Amino acid sequence: MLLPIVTLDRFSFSNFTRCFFLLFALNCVFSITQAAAKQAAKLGAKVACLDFVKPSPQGSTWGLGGTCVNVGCIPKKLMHQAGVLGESFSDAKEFGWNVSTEGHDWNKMVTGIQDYIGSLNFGYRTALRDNGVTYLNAYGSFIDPHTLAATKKNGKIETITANRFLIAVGGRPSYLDVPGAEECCITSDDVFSLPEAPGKTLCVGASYISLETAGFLTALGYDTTVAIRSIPLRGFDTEIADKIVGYMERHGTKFMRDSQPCSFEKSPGGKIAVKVKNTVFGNEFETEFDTVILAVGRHAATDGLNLGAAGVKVNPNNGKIPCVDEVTNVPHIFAVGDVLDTRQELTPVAIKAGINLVNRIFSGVVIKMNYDLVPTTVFTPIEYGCVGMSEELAVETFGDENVEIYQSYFKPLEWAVNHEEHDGVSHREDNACYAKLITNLADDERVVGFHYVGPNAGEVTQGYAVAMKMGAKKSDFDITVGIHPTISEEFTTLSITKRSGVDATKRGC
Ligand code: NA7
Repeated sequence: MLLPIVTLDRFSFSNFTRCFFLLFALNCVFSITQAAAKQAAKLGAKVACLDFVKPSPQGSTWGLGGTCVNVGCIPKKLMHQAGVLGESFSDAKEFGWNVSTEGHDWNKMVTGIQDYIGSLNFGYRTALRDNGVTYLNAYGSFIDPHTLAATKKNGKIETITANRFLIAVGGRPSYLDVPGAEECCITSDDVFSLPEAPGKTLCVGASYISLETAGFLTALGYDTTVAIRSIPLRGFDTEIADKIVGYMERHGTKFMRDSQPCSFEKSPGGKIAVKVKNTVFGNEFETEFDTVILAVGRHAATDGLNLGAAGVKVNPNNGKIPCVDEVTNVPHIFAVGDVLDTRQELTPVAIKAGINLVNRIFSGVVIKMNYDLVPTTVFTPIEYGCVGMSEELAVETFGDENVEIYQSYFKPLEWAVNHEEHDGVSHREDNACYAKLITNLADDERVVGFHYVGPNAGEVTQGYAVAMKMGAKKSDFDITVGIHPTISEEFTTLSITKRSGVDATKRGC
């Protein structure tokens, strides 16, 4: 049902100029629309930006900036950093520091992170204003191909018409369709602002959100379990996914394999009873947690947009919008970000796509977004950076006989003096880090896959992504002089191939 429509005088949106551009983020990827909005305004467009956060089922809500800033990359990396710092205490002791800690203060961490996010929210707002972009904290929904109803928090609705629209509404975490899920569980929308420490926690799902969350919670000292129903990190290199899980397991995270939660129930004491089904044997068992975090996928937030009224087609299987070069089936309506069908769900991808799109529309500079060789990093306790193909995909694409894999296991110099053990596992294990380059023998050993497991994975990976974008071959890596002593230099000296069967672990330095 459409609510009554009120047009506010404040916005004289009735006689638009040719270049009016309306972007709406609707709570998810505002940093993306913000980047595109500012660029469009710089190029002379008259721009408005809508952003509205629908509270999570647990009531969490947040400010301007979208998922990445408020409930994604930023708080995630900061909590990961809190875990990394905790793990560094034992390194510090080995380097002569007298370190004593009284444990971790969850509330202090959350307050610090939320304060920082608050400053980002403020910065976004002023940046929009400084660039002449009209910001509306309202939920947009199409009335016709050129008109939106913008519903504010107080229920007031105004209509806005525009020549062009950019949809960047992103996605929201999905809930399991089982009894008690919405009442008992939280998601990544809630965890970064939890006022109380989570306690004994179950993370459901085995993709990067679940593993990253389980990783930092374990590092902060919480008893944490991951429920995996099939394989970890689907879509990533399988060998590396297993290495990450193995490392996490050795460092305290528990894994419940072949496990599918089938109901949740809160006890009067506040504990959550979870009924779990073993997906292989079919038996059910019950276990109890203080907090259950669902990370079982995200769905595109297109439901309330009334895209049908604008004639925009969506993929009925996932609610995402099929596009060609970010243009929907309606030529004046565009989409970028997680809402795009079959594209990577990564904020920097969407930002670049948005800026390229705006440049194409308003300045005629034709640079299309290239979605190939996009680097990414998973911030699990041992981090993972990758560019290009997994080993499986390379073999499937080029054939086993054409794929050469160079590999090396190693330990960073920074870890060399730490041999402290917990439960029989060295805090800084030998050979926990891993470098793997995948080349295509049929193309003069062009590097088609880069994989690195170890500290500072994002920093190590980024520059190699430039090399791969430029078409680097193994010989280019080989003629590059490494920086000594670093982790990254490992990629300039790789010589052991997987097919040789030679041991790629290191002994000594
Ligand atoms: P993903 O990458 O979609 O992964 C979802 C994970 O949750 C994956 O391990 C799934 O296992 C698992 N899953 C899905 N449904 C269930 C049910 N019903 N029960 C148990 N486990 C389940 O999602 P994330 O939440 O990590 O979000 C990351 C997204 O954000 C991702 O798409 C990025 O590109 C951006 P499966 O492998 O299907 O057996």
